[in-house]
Amino acid sequence: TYTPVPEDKFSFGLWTVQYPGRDPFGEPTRPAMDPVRAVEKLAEIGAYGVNFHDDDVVPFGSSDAEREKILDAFKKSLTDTGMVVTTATTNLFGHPVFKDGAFTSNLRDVRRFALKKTMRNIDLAAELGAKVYVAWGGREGAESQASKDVMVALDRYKEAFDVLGDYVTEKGYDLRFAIEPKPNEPRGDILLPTIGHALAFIERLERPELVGVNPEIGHEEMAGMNAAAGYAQAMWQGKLYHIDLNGQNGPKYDQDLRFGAGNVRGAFWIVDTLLAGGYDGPVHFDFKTPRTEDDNGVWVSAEACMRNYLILREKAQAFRADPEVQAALEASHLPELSVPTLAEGETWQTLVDAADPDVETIGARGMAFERLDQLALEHLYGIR
Ligand code: GLT
Ligand code: MN
Ligand code: MN
Ligand code: MN
Repeated sequence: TYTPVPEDKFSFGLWTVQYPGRDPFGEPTRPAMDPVRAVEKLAEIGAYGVNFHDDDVVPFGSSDAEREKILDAFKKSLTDTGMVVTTATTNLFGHPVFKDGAFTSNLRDVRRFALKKTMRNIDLAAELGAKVYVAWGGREGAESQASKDVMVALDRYKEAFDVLGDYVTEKGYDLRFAIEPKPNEPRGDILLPTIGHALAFIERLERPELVGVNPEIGHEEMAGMNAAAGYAQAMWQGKLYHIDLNGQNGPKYDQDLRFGAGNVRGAFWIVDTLLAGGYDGPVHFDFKTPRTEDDNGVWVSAEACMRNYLILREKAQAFRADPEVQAALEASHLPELSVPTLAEGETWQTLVDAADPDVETIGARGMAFERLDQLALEHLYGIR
């Protein structure tokens, strides 16, 4: 029984199930989906919460009266279903005005509009109880080098987060930002392309404590990164504010497969890493159902994200609990990695004065990692 319960904190972006199957080469294959239906169906399949872009709920350019009417229906669907708004974000990529980016557009009017659009949706996010505000800068980038002065663009990017940090602080909102890195697509190259770039950038902000990361598995793998290792570093730095789980098959276009598809082994280590690091935020899925599927396929795919997480969680727990694995970890000297290199009271001088270890003997000794990894694979393959 891999049935989701609220304690699992499974959440979905509304845009995931709303995705109608448009791609660069073809028209949508599924009809538009009302946000109310998305909320209701997600609740029905066992999700706990939702995340949304402003425009997922209220179409861009709606009048104030239309907006209010749509929001009333949306809020009612949340109350009726008990769905939690864990997270919200801004669509700063869909409208042509954002074709050269939003916070880092060369056009100052666009940058100012992007901040205003973001602040407006932050108000709604705070009202609905969201604790995390995602910032995916999909259009913050360029196709050609001279068209974007990267150092100056980073000044503007910092300025945007500094203004938004002032905004939530002065409004008294309990909201933190999570930057979502991506190497490319839809721009040729995107600013803050990986977890590491984003973490380094955050330290230059005026209120770094308000900003963390929202790494997407597929985006890291597009860049050839080990996503689980990136998640681990983000947790080590206290910056894993949110996660986008999905599936990807190596460095190619952004596949956004359902979680657990694509790099299955990578997915296993992601779950293991989240459990080990004590991640307790929303377990959020950001996938796109392939355009070959109809509406039924959308819900099959959404349910499978949660089911695959629960399956992999069980496998990761079984792996860690297996006495043979514990012996293998011991044989691979994992416990020794936890011992500080210098003992209490020692300094660099101690090491200068220390006798050398028997490097030939140590060098000849195997680390037994293959045995350990094979045990992991056998748990994943389902024979242990
Ligand atoms: C968009 C993108 C995702 C981001 C979303 C947040 S929207 O679908 O491809 O990776 O997480 O803006
Ligand atoms: Mn993606
Ligand atoms: Mn995406
Ligand atoms: Mn994402």
